[in-house]
Amino acid sequence: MSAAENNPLIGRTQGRTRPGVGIVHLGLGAFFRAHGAIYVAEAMAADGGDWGITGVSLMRPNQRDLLAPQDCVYTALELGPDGTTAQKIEVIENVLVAPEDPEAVLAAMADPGVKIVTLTVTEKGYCHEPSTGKLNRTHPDIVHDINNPDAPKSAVGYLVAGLARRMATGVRPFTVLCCDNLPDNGKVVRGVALELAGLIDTGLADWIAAEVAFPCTMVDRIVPATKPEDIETVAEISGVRDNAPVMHEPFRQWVIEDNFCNERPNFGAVGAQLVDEVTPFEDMKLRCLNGTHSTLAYLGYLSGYETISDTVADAVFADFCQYLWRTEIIPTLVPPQGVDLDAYADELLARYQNPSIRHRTWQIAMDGSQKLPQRLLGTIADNLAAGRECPGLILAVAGWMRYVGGVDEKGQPIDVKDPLADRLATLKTVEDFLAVREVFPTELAANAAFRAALSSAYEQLKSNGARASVEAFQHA
Ligand code: CS2
Repeated sequence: MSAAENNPLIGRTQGRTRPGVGIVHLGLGAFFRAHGAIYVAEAMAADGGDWGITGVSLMRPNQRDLLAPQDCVYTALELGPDGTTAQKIEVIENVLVAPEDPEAVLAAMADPGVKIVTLTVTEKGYCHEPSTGKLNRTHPDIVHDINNPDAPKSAVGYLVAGLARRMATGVRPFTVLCCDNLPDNGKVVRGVALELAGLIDTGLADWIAAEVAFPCTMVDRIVPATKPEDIETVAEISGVRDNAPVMHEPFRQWVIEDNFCNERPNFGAVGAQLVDEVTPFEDMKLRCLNGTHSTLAYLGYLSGYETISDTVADAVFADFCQYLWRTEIIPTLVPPQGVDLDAYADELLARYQNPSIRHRTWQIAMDGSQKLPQRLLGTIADNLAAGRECPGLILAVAGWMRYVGGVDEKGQPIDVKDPLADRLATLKTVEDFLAVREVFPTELAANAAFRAALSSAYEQLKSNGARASVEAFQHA
């Protein structure tokens, strides 16, 4: 019998008063449970309030099936380079599975006690076109939601329907707090919500535009997907059997535009930064962290590395990251007030090197068509506009093209996960890729210097392989 099976199931702390629900969270995955939920739990412990969370899974029942038997309590295991700490998180009050009961989700969102709807639905969850930020009106879920506004499928459809109920009943709206890695994430969600609402009821769109706050945020914590062996590790460390633990690094950051149309927890008391302008923080994080994460994911996977820490344990890749930050990424950024970008980059490398975090290159490689614009292409466009070459970032884009081809350097199939996977697998040439308008903005795709550099990087990758290309590049 395993250690996990010998232990009692994790559950609520006896005698602890349970708060009312003040937050509905859409997209209950490991990231939110290891980031936002912990801030909320700590803010409540520090300063009170009814900020219990109703978690909503928009697609699958897995999280509910794991969490419900343990009363929605779970362990957050902090994996530092030198040790591990377990924290019991008791802030989720219940979990709903939207496709099973859309009405229950809308009732939760309409409840006047709910002041905030938070979201982590990943980049593709906003049903927008990544290169423009506009709603994709042909997305099947959006087509469905336009025709069935009271029983939606998409996250945006739920936001609009939940707000419609509040408008109809005269209840103050909730703040929509997007916690996904998108630039100007609040503005993107506001844009798609207004567009969808306008297609359903223009009066509703006007009310949302006037009354609802969509603050921008920057979220950061490395949280690999929970693996089966993690359950054993938690059992050994904490003495309880927890079927839904989350594993995370020590670092965390949450920068929030202080623009709420209803109440909020005292996030500032627990280290979140409430600011007027999130953009410099978001650009820094998306370009420095997520940009190199995706670079390491594609080029590292193609080089045969399973995780980010394995990839940067190879000095060729660690040096490549340093080069990218110093020469191709930081020059495009305006440092947020009080931030030293070189020190930020050094800290990032140390975070990647943490051997306790087994973050798979394959996991980060997912959904590249939705991630590339904000992680790599914007940085490339800024460099080109300033007359600077950026061959390293262009090599990363070529790495993505090679990866979505679906065959690795040993001739083995790659399990490519991407909403555009089928289409991408058929593309043969750089020209074919540049014509994918969802990914490459028109202006960048038409830039002759970019086209030439991308073609040569792609050819080089195909003939020499990823690791040699990264290595050769450094000696160039
Ligand atoms: C990663 C992010 O999966 C990915 O694409 O780049 O989830 C990354 O770990 C987080 O943004 C870190 O804050």
